Amino acid sequence: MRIIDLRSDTVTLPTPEMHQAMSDAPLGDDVFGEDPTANRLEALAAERTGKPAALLTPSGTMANLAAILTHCGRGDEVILGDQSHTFRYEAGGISAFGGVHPHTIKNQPDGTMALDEIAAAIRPDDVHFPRTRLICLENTQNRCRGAVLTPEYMASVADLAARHGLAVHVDGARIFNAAVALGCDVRQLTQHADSVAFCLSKGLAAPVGSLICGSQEFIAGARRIRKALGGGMRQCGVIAAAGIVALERMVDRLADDHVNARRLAEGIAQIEGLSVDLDTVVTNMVYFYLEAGRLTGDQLVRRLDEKGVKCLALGAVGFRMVTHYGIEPADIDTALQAMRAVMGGA
Ligand code: TLP
Repeated sequence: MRIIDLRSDTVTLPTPEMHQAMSDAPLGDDVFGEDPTANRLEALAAERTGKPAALLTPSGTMANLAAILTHCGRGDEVILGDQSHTFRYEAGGISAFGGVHPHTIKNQPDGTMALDEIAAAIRPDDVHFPRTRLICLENTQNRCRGAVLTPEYMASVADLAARHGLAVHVDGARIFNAAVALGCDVRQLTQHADSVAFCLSKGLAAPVGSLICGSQEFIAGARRIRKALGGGMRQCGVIAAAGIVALERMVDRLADDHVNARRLAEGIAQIEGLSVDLDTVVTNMVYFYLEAGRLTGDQLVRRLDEKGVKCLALGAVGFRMVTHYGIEPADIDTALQAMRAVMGGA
């Protein structure tokens, strides 16, 4: 049975071209700055995001952690969304390893944080308070159904930050999905951030790796923190080679994932007992809900799994499906058929 794994775009496997590039890559010791392939990837990432420099990290989690620890010292405060990945799913690393104090603000359904709420969260200079140093945005905003933050919104946050002497970091794990959905150059988004982290290992299908992009000075600081976190990776050109293919070949095809997500959402909307807000499906994520009294969430996930369709449960009645490289329109139709059968309609 062909397994249709829609739990996440992190399950993507490398393309044949990536495998080839990985085996052909010239290598060196990256901790000495001597891995030519890692250096090439970092230069490419910097160029694509319009930043002077970039740094390869093993994961998105380490990219955000190293970036935030570069911006903030112990006891400093970061303003970030209550639905942000950094706050919810990064094991509290910024507090555990950096002593950085998270100040959460509600994420609106469209993924933004209200500007007046950000402004109100910025601390005055007072011995009672931590020092506010940084505002973090997430684009696309995963838990807000893959919502896209626009360049205009990002510009207004950057403007607010500048007026208060704060930095802006963007968790852009899926920032290329945002750019593709908006039909803009990713630089229109990244220009409003002091630092941006993006992932190679999600929709771009590389097996491992994320990049932090920023100024030369910032990246030099982040490189030191990456080393302290154990993220100095020696002959990491092996993974960087796949990352180069990801950036050169896999960005434009993200549009196919968005079309497939739309097809999936429209199909789910037709299934009795399930609901989905079609207006929220703008990138590669479909969040949907189960009406009370039919199946339990666990039963839905298990029965779909038995039919070879994997999805992620988020709480008792909410679910996430993510489209990605390797998922074709026919797979969407098969998944919908399985969902109809499990819900008793076919
Ligand atoms: N997200 C994963 C899970 O951790 C939830 C997923 O399946 O979506 N930022 C954002 C916005 C993310 O969605 C993720 C991973 C990360 C950072 C962390 O990246 P990794 O997994 O490389 O540490």
